[in-house]
Amino acid sequence: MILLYDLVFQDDRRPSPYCWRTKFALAHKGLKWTEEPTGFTEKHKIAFAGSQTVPVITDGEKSVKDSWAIALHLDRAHPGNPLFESETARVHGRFVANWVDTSVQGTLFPLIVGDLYDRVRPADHDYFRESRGKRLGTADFQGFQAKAREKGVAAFRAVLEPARRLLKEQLFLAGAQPGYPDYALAGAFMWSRIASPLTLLETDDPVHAWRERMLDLFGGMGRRAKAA
Ligand SMILES: N[C@@H](CCC(=O)N[C@@H](CS)C(=O)NCC(=O)O)C(=O)O
Repeated sequence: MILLYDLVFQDDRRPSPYCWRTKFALAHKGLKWTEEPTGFTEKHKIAFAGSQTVPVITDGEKSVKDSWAIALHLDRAHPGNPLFESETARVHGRFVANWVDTSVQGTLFPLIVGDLYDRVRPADHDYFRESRGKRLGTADFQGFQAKAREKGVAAFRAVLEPARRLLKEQLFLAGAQPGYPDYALAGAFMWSRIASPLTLLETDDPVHAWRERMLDLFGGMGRRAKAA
């Protein structure tokens, strides 16, 4: 049985974009898993894996940290329903994940940081304030978020343009069927959906229609998750 250490916020919300990549990857492969909710200040739970971040999984005797390493492990250990059918697919997945980590999530974070802070477990508030405060240079997260939203939503939509162009031509970033590139981008949207009521996309945006398809996948796994 696979156990996933998953970031937990108030009211059992599970916003981590990287953990969502892993959940989509597990579902894609048809693997079952259980989850261990892990708060920011519960690093002792993942210390055995030598990790400071989630996702971490245990798969039988083996522990794996980092969403990308987990994806590679899943294909190695469970060859059915591959995430990566070829070297080209693996490199495409890696490129899109890197783009999401930097451009997409980097643009999204300032837009939702106040809402994230409001939904962090009370026990993790100090940790979030210190760690993210250092990163942003302020602990006034609501003020920072309000300022960021003045121009940031348009900037976020602009960052999505390469995906938008592709999604005008095909149903998923991976092609006719969803794959790891889709899971990487969907993770960012799950993060926002679960942590913030902010409207990110216009309804006529091809990315909006794609996001609806992603929410429907695997029996509506994403849609069922507790949203903001
Ligand atoms: N490169 C890592 C990044 C994982 C990551 O940053 N996870 C965040 C949650 S979304 C985390 O655990 N943060 C812990 C912290 O900030 O202390 C991966 O792909 O798994």
